[in-house]
Amino acid sequence: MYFITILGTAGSGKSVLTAALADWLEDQQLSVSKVNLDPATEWLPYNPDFDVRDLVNTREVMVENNLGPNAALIASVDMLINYIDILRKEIWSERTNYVIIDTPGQLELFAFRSSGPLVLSAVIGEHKSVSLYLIDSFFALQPAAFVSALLLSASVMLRFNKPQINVLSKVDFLTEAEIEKILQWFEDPVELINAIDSEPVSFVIKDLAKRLAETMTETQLVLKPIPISSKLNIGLDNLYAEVQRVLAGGEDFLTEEPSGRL
Ligand SMILES: Nc1nc2c(ncn2[C@@H]2O[C@H](COP(=O)(O)OP(=O)(O)OP(=O)(O)O)[C@@H](O)[C@H]2O)c(=O)[nH]1
Ligand SMILES: [Mg+2]
Repeated sequence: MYFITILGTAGSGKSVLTAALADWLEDQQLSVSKVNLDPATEWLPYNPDFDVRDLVNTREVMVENNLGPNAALIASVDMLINYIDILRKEIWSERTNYVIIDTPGQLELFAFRSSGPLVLSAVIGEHKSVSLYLIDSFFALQPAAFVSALLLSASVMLRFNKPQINVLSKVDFLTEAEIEKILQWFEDPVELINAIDSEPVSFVIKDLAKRLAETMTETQLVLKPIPISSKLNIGLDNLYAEVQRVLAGGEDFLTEEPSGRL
């Protein structure tokens, strides 16, 4: 069983990718279970095989404890810690090739408090896993905003401490030329630096963005994103290849026996 965790800021396309990637993997004759780890979601574009809302529902937590939406989500994720044994038992009993975990929309409440990483690492256990970090195409066109998105990705990777792949989501909103330009920033960081330089922002912001861009591209800390569209099923084959590369060192999963545990 391999675990794929889908992370990203609110509305970046996590749930729709969970559905699209699961369908894509199933088309390749691989078995998949879909886990909804978002206790606050009202609607999902897929039928979860395991849904934390059966254990904790943020709307109920909000009403029962007179909490606002953010405090209720924090309390809900904290409460999930009490259900770790059930979560592990139910999810691990599926014994599918892949488990895709859809995470809460409010990334900052999930990633930057202690309970989110604790719950996720308990659910994954010793299984091999990879995180997909979604960067909305909307934030990718302006170079300084893109650097800020990459920085957030790096920050999230530090929190969850798992191998992470950057994914440029919703590329159906971009032209071919725009996608090429973004990818080129990784091939030749000087182009990214030049693009930052031509932005109408203050010298201080430019300097900061350029230094961060240099550090991230030089250290390869943040990897080149894989462009995808869950809506149009673009790039899912490339994404799978990258997942394979990270999880199985490039060998196809089908060469391994599916099992409940590694
Ligand atoms: N055009 C386009 N829209 C997309 C794509 N993926 C997601 N969306 C849209 O983006 C919006 C958010 O998608 P979700 O999958 O719900 O995003 P999310 O990250 O799960 O959102 P939260 O859980 O609420 O944070 C929805 O309106 C989707 O239909 C895509 O590839 N292309
Ligand atoms: Mg969602």
